[in-house]
Amino acid sequence: MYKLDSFMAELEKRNPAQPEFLQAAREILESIIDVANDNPMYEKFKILERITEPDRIYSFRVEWEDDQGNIQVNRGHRVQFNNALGPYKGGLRFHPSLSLGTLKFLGLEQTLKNSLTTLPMGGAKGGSDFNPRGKSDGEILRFCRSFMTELEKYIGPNTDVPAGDMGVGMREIGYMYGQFKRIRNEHTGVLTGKNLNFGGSLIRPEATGFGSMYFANQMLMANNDIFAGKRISVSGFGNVAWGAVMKATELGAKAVTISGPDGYIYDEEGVGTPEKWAFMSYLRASNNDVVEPYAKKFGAKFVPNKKPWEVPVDMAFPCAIQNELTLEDAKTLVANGVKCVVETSNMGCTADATIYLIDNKILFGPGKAANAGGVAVSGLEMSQNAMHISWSAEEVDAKLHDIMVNIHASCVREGTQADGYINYLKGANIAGFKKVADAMVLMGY
Ligand code: 2IT
Repeated sequence: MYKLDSFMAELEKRNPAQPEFLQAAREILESIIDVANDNPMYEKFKILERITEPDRIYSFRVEWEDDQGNIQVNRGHRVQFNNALGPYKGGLRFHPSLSLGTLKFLGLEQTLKNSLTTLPMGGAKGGSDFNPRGKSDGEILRFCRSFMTELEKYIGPNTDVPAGDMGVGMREIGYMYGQFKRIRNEHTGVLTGKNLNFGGSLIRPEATGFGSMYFANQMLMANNDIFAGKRISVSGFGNVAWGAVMKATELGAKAVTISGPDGYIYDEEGVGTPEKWAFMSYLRASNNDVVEPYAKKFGAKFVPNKKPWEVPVDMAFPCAIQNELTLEDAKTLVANGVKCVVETSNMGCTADATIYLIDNKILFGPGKAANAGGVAVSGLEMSQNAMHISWSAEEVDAKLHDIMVNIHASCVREGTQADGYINYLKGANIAGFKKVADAMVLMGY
């Protein structure tokens, strides 16, 4: 019999100073421990021990030349977490605070998330402590080249297929793809999130945000409610927030906030107009990472150094980074009458915030289910590359929608409680876990 406390104590001993990894692991284990004990094959095959230990981790030095001619040194990693279901798949994050513990949490989450999509993808994550903020285009190019010169040794279209994450968008993917092609003389689907000109998929940039809204829409319908007319808050102002706001607006909701590292924008008119988003793209491209200029331009309110969770809304969508919504924020949201909180960033809520929301019977969409649309369309990009074809936006969007509806159904199947409350967190963890665990059993040790 697996016991949660002793298993976690051992995991903590083996992974000291990796709080985010331990947080993600505990959240999963709390959900699945009974399921794991129901099937004696899981313990016999040491599935919990194996699923919480990455297959392998590559760490490497990345040196590049800045615009002043100085050599800079960063650190790169690729955590190949689990490939029971398919080639390793997951994004690359460039962020100054990035540590191996963060990447291990993201790799573990990615393993169950990719399982939920039903597409044949294992889980991985990678990145660097390189800070893209304020860097020139030439510096980004030289860093990406150098990073790929090392990463190239460990990846391939049937081995490991990286993509973007925070700090890595279409431009960075293009530069890395160019270097891979230069070294290997191969034009294959080794990265996703590529430009459309050379194998990228339509809808990929918007997919995470779109998928999250499709998922939220299903959540409301399953609870006899409707999406149209809802007031929502969104954090962040990158690709993910952009897709979320666009789709929410299209489905008849009104998004009233976005945020950046400098604070948040409160726009009672709604942030989802093409003109406003063109301005946000311009702000992002200017590489300053601030949202304040939006307030002056569009007559909205700017609240410095705060997150948008104090604004009363029906639904809240953290779209920026892990642990961005705390227990205090959750209490404020609940006091203000929130119905639904949907993690669109990975592990957007702290552990105590998540527990508080579920205890209060708020509809809680966990990141590994709600934000799976991004990697799902990456999986569709791999399919298109393997077949040397490209699908129309309508085809990709329809497949994305189906995938999100199916993920929702899996959560309902595994997470519906006796009192009728759907515990999406538990449902997502159980459904994602079972498929990986069964595959591992079937393949032996
Ligand atoms: O967190 C995620 O799911 C991503 N960053 C997307 C990964 C991918 O391979 O598209």
